[in-house]
Amino acid sequence: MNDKQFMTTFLGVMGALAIIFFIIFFIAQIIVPSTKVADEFTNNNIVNRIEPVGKLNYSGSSESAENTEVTSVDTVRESRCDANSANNTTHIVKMLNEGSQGPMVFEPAFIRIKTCDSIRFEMTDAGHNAVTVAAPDDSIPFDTKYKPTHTVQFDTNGLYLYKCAPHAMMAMAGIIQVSDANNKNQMKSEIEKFEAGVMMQPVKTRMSDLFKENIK
Ligand SMILES: [Cu+2]
Repeated sequence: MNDKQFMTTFLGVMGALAIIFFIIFFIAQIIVPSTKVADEFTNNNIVNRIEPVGKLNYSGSSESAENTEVTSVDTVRESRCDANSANNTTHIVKMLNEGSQGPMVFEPAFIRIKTCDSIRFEMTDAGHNAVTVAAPDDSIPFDTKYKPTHTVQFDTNGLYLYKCAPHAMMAMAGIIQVSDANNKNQMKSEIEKFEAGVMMQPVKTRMSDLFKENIK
């Protein structure tokens, strides 16, 4: 086969391929209307009413996940208190390995403060933190993040239950009352929930005892 014969064969084959391609192309054009019908179906009202998978997963998520979402919003909320007011007091709560009420305690474990007062959590012994377990609606959750001292100002009235995360099962927790006890009933059930996770029998009812003693 010489060069000329080769070129003739080559161009012939290419031409045939081009014709086959155009035939397929035109057949595809004929098929398109049925594809459009399918598109109209996926765009119709019934299909549109089905929410995206991600959104479905979100709305089906647990309550705690929703709380986390709310937490991140709440944390950036501005305090309703005047930070420089001379009327506000700063109280001290110590985090202790050993206190007058036994091992692993906040001291005092119950404290009553006025609206816009602050509490300075002092990590007298290392390895403790103070984090919100339950608090009034719309309050700002707190977390001392194992800092040696961390001051939290309370701008929302009501009862707060907080814990030391690593020692919660030893009932290392505390209750703060900011002015009133408007969320008393809610707090009662939150304390029950918390105490279900306390593993040390002698201190199992530490928080509910504290609650009964102080919340009228
Ligand atoms: Cu602790």
